Amino acid sequence: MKTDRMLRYPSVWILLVAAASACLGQEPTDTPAGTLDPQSLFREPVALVNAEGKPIITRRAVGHPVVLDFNADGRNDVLLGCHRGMDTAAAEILLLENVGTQAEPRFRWPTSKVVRLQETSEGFSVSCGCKSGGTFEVFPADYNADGHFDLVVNTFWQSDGVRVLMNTGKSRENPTFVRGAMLHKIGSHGRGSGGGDWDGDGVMDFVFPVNRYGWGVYPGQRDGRGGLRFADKPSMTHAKYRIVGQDGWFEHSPYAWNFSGRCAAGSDKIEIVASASDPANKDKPYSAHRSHVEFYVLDRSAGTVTRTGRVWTNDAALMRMSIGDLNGDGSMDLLCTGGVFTGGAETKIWVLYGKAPNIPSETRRSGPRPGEELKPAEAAKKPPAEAKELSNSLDNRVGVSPE
Ligand SMILES: [Ca+2]
Ligand SMILES: [Ca+2]
Ligand SMILES: [Ca+2]
Repeated sequence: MKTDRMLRYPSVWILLVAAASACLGQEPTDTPAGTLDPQSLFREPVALVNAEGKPIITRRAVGHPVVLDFNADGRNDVLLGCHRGMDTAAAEILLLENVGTQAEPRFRWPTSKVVRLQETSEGFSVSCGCKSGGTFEVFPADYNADGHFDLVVNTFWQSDGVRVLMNTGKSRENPTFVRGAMLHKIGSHGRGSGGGDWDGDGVMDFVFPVNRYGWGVYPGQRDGRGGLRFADKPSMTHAKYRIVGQDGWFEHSPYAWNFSGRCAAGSDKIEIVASASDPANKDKPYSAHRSHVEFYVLDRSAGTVTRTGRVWTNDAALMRMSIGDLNGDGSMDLLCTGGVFTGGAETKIWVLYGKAPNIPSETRRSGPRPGEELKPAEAAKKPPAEAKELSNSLDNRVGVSPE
């Protein structure tokens, strides 16, 4: 059962699964980072490097990197949802395999590993009229609890929406996927997706764009077999809160976590990182746009979201980000990349390693221990049927609207 359990849990989700509210090394005070300099929570950004130690320049527009141990070898890898180039609406999911160590990752690049849809060699379209603009965000979750991670993808623009790609379970080395349930149809120009634990129950939640300008938090639900699903309706939407300290709302990729380690369990206060476009971008061509990682504190009792400060400025337009413990040290890290129209240094993938341990030790897992065997999942024998069944059962989620 040990190996079976291990297979069920892609590492990024495991790391995120349990209690964001637990604090390591200091007593919870329910005074989150509002009085802290947000920059003090993370180390200086470093670019992901290839096997030779050289920074990886993807030359792919508007990437979205996420951490998971794709091949279950105990070293975290990175999946990158992105365009196939800098001037195309075709998108793909690339696997950057970690060929270094868990603590000091290096990645195979250029990579030949592309996540495929079984039924077609065509990839995905993220067209929004402007070929380089749409984003393709990817979130691993074992949606049907069969021991193989599936992918929740958000194509962001009107071309599709938020959909589950079901892992056929036929190969752990070169997994293939079939289209599963559409969780949420996006009308036009949605916001970016996000995640983290928004309600402090220890289960990862998902943030869907619910319309052009807003989003809702869909609570994560465990099914008892290790799978992770998301609720049919948002438990919280942007409309419930007043933002303090800037105009508008979060722009993209909001992620909740107890980054400072100061949030008490069950606290009304939640810390959030999100990406935002530099206000000065307005009069500049997209290729010259910059993006920020902003830090916020959400206060349920006050009904506010307060912008606390800036974590980092990236010289890339349309930056997308996620959180995960890339180096496995028990501290949540922040990954991001971006860039449109030019494929230079702005398409590097950056990681800002977290400083303080803020992931409870009992929830830290990596891949298999030496000598453990990978057990094929039972459900791998009939994946298309499962995908169909799931699709049918979730079709009524399409068109869900904010509360
Ligand atoms: Ca790995
Ligand atoms: Ca949660
Ligand atoms: Ca870390």
